[in-house]
Amino acid sequence: MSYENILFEVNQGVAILTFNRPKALNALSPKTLEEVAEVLDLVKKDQGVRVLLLTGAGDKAFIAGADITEFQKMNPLEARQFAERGQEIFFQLEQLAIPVIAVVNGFALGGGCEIAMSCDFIYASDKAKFGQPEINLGIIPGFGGTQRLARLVGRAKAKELCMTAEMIDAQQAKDLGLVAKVFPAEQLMAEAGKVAAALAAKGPVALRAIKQVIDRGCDVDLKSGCALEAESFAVCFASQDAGEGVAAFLEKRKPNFQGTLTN
Ligand code: CO8
Repeated sequence: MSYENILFEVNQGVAILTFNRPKALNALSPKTLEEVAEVLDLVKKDQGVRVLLLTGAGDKAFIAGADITEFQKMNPLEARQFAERGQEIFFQLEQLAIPVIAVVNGFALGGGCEIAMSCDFIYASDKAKFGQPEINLGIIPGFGGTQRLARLVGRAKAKELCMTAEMIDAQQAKDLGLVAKVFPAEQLMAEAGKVAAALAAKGPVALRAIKQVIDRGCDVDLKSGCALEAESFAVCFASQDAGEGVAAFLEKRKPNFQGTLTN
């Protein structure tokens, strides 16, 4: 499959989706979002894909936001539909069964910061910059940014970032808990690739359970979250992956996880 605004490749279980409009700093147009939706459908159906990485083409930007050139063509109803469609696609991304890492190689602004926050975690280059600058356009984040940012860094800091449009660097983003690790720019993709390869070799059933339990658990009270954990623990325990993991440990060999639920 070939796309206009993105690149997509899969190698040894690791898929890489690259936003590929470097001249527009990889800004997200409606067309780009639909291409992302197509790729997510492919990833959902392909059991050979174990990990997904998102990154930006060029050395300047991950994604500098929604495509501002599209805004003047939209009426408020169309703008609302665009925001809702983006939110829907970002939920699909967030709810993929496999780990998704945002590999942020430059500006992650507006919709770019929002899509990165919909990934399981963010690795950033030391040149990356994060922000929600929509206020400067007289609007607010529309792809879930107010909600995910507040959940990740706390309400007051999220309000400060959205109200001031302050751009923060990778280290500041790491200090806030937005970014998991920062790497020198030239090492970013290789380091992310190493982690992706390691995740691709882990048990898919348990990886999926970790995602679901942490994501769903964060939206409910502690007791309900722990109940979800116990249920998921039992599902993992009954899986072929668990049989394989325990047997491999006792036999002092590397496990070969297949992602099969039942023994
Ligand atoms: N949309 C469209 N084009 C963009 C965008 C963008 N978000 N960002 C940069 N570009 C274009 C520039 O217009 C420029 O194009 P050209 O060469 O044709 O003039 C090219 O990319 C390079 O950009 P600059 O020359 O501006 O590069 P600088 O290094 O000087 O500045 C910045 C880099 C600081 C990143 C600057 O480009 C900038 O401020 N960009 C806009 C950032 C922004 O405001 N992002 C938020 C957009 S709104 C949003 O994301 C809302 C999401 C929810 C939408 C809901 C539905 C309506």
